[in-house]
This record gives sequence, structure tokens and C-alpha cells, in this order.
Amino acid sequence: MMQNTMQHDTQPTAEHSSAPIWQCGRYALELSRPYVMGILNMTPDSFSDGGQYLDPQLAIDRAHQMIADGADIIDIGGESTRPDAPKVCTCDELRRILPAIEALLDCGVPLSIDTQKPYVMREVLKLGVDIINDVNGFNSPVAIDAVADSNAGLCIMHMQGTPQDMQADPHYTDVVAEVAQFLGKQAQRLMTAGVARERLCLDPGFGFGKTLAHNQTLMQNLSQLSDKHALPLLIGVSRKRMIGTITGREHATERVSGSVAAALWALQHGAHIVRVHDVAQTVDAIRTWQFFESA
Ligand code: 8Y7
Repeated sequence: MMQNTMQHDTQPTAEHSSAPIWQCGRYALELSRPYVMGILNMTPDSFSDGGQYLDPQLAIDRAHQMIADGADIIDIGGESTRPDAPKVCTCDELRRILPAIEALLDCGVPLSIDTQKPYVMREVLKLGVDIINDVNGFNSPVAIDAVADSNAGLCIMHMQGTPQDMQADPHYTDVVAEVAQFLGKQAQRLMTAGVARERLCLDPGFGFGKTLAHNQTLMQNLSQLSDKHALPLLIGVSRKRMIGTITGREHATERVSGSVAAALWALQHGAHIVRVHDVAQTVDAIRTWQFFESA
């Protein structure tokens, strides 16, 4: 969407030709401009918009709205990663997301599925989704097996611990080095299993087993992560606790401005893709910033 309205995208420059490509199923995303991934939660208990989109038709409408607002990718999730969220069984997770996948498969932008379950990965890949977004970073041979033979884009996210215990007492000697090392190791494991490098994207996993100070250090060293591995970088800070702590906003829906500011900072410091709830606000901010950036 944004591509059509941003003039300088039609005039390739040297900078553009060196932009990373992210191969995602039916799409090859040229990351020469910021990309926005819109979040479609199909869980009854998400902290930020839980339960709003449990009705499949409401969720599908919401996805179309995000695309109209400029979303470049839609990320569909059927399992909450909230620390106290109940585990969802495979069949419930599939039941939640399948109607949306079927309705949105030809929506014109890549479809990403946020899941940690290898069985779910296999099933949605059979349907033709473009991206698997695993908050576990494909940290099991079964998960690697489930995605290796496809042509889907893979987002490798770092998490310390499990969603149930990750925020209990996160510890690092050097958070940037340790996150970078994990991401590099997982990228290597996937490539050893036959995954093309172009299919990979990295994510430091803000808030996943990290204190506010860890999140701050990671944010301030984003370019180290992307430069070190020369892979695309996706980040998700939208409406998260860290934004609430910084701004003093208890309610997730009051964290929009803080989230937009964090997304802009990240895009200016090494991130290629931002995963957000508030697509319209984020896209407006990016367009305004890009207008002044362009020659
Ligand atoms: C992230 C994510 C969540 C993130 C990626 C939330 C599924 C919590 N956060 N995936 N998922 N990166 N790649 O606040 O930061 O949306 S769930």
C-alpha cells in the first residue's frame, strides 16, 4: 500500500539495491522502506485487544481495515503468549485461525501465522500461508522439520524461558551478545536443514524474558543485531508493558503514541519491519518521517 503512495520508491537508488530481500512464500519483500506488520489476535485473552476479534468475521473485517490503513503483512495468532495465559491445544488454535486464513489468503499481502506449534505450522503451510512467526525461534528439531521444506519466510524470535516463567527473573551477562548469538545459531540450524538464507528474519523479542533495562539496551543496539547477521530485523513493541512503564499508561489502548514513537526509533536504528496493533497511526508516522527524509 505504502509503496504506491511514496514517490521515491519508484526511483531505485544504490541504497535500494543493497536492501535485504525477505522471501516469504508467494512474495519477495524488498525491504528498501519500512514495512508494517498488522497484528490480528484471534485469542480470547490477549492483553492488548483480547477477545475483540474472536468472531471470525470481525477479525477478517479488521484485517481488511489494517490493509486499507497500509499494513504490508498480516500476522494471525491463535495462542496468547501472555505469562498467565492458559495453554491452547492444537485443535483449538487451528479452529480459531483457519477461517481467517481461508478468508484472507488472497487479500493481497503476505499472511503470517504466529504459532509455536510444529503441527500448526505444517497445517497452515499446506494452506499456503507466507510466513511462520515463531516466538520460540524454531528452537526444536520438530519445528525446523515442519518449516524446512516450504518456501515460507521465517521469523526467528528470541525468548529467555517460557511464556509462563520468562518475566520471573530474566538474567544476562551481555543481553545483546546473547540474543545475537541465539538468533545466529537458529539461523544456522535452519540453513543446515535446507532453508534458504533469504527466507530468514530476526527478532530480539522485546519483553520475552527481558527487563525494561534489557529492552532498552537491545533497542539501543538494534543495528548490531542486523549488521552482525546481515539479515532483516523485525521488532514488536506495540502496546507492550515496557511502553506502559515508560509512559505510565496502565491500559494497553493508551499506549499508542508511545508505541508509535518506539516503532519510529527502531526503524531509524536498524529495524526493517515493525509488528503493530495500530496500523493507521504507525503508517501516518512513518509517511511523515519518510517525507522529510526523502530528497
Ligand atoms: C512479538 C511476537 C508477540 C514480538 C514477534 C504482543 C507473537 C505479544 N510479540 N512476534 N508475538 N515479535 N515476531 O505483545 O515482539 O504482541 S505476542
